[in-house]
Amino acid sequence: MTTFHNFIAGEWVRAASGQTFENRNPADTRDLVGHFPRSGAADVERAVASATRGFARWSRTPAPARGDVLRRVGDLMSARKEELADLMTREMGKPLSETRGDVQEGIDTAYYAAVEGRRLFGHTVPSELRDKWAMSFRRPIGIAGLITPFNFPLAIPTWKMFPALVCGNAVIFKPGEDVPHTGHVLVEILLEAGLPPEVIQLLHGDGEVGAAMVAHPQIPLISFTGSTETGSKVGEVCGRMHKRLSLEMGGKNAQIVLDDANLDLALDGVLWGAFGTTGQRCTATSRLILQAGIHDAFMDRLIARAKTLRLGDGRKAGTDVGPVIHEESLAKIASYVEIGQREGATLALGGARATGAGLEHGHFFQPTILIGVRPEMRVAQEEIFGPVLSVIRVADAAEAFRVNNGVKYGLSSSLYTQDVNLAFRAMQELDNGITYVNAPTIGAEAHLPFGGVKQTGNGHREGGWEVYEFYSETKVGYVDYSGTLQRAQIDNY
Ligand code: UN1
Repeated sequence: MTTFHNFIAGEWVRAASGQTFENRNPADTRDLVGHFPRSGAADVERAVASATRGFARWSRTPAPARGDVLRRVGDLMSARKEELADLMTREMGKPLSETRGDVQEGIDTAYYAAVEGRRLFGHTVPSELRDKWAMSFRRPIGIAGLITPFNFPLAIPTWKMFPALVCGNAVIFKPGEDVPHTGHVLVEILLEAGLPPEVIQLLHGDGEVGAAMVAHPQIPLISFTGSTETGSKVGEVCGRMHKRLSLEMGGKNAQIVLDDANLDLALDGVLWGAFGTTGQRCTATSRLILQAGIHDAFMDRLIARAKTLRLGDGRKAGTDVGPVIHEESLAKIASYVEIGQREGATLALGGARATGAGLEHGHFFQPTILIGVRPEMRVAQEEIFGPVLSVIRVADAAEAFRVNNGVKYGLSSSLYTQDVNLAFRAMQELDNGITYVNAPTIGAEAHLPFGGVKQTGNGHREGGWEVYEFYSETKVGYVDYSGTLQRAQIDNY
């Protein structure tokens, strides 16, 4: 039996309380991945002391040298891609083809970060005055507290951690309690790549240790990905303490298919968007908005195709859809199917826990489609985070856009049409952080900003270049080489 530890002050250690929790394979709960420490406030205290020392050293390391560590991280992840994918599927469930993608997103993020170590641009601009230099540049902030979810066990931590490190911050990392093993291996890789030990601290556990991080006065920056409900609590504390906070939360993403769309393409798109990762992406397609002219024909084809999806252990060849993460998640998904039907939707496919050969020891839920959904129903408004697709019929593009925008979330949206004018209108009018044209709601690329509007986030982005703004403080320097007191323009007018 394997027992894992926290990583604090350069050592692998138990939680101060001595308590542990189990992590099991969601495709077969008889398979115990390991025991992990259940950390709390005392562990955060030790981690902060260590990270403070780590920060003092790392923040003075030249940024290109910091980037070099990330390049080696990318190399190591590439070399171990298959092994990482396998251990991730074992503890999280999505098929190997998807966990390979998760690793690749981490690799891409590492190489992007490595290069960013040579840029981290500021601006040099003309001064209002003669013989005066004016410029902005970036400084590291301090200790970054990173709290990540289960659905992208590697990619999401790398989105936060790599830019945080390249910008010169020290990190305290709490991986999702359902995916601690991936978090453990990621930290091992960082150390092997030459990251000085006290720059990274790993704390396992649940909301208790997360809350202690959020409330710790010496952690000035928190990045959290998870539910909107937990995000609100995190936001309250960070607001009170004036912390820098990035929130990445729920979604209720829609794929719109108009009458003129390439239906084969739209069909492939919705199957991948709705049932890939068993619907457990923030970007998952959970609403399908169909124009009336193609509604019935499209639904017939969609149901026929969705029936052929093979549920199973993601480590077995031929599996299309893996389990959901845990028992509570099964119950939540089932309750939404019931709510939808009570509200007047019709169950067109699935709707129940999947049993049968090879599924009896895991958390499997059938790919589920609800039709006749109205935009105001709870199944069209609330995030379900499972393989459930709510189908809404609309008359035209204008109604489709209204329905898309009529939810409290705003992560991604997708429009299938051949009409270039509508495509551009959609990019302008859909209230989302990301709009795809003729592609599903999932598939964001590592070098573009990722995030959403409204209740999905709090205005920050992950990935791309914008995240480097988040993990660094902008400072301005003026150098007056005129040899006289030059008052600023406002005092000269
Ligand atoms: C998430 O949905 O939680 O765009 C992250 C995508 C992936 C990342 C998704 N690149 O689907």
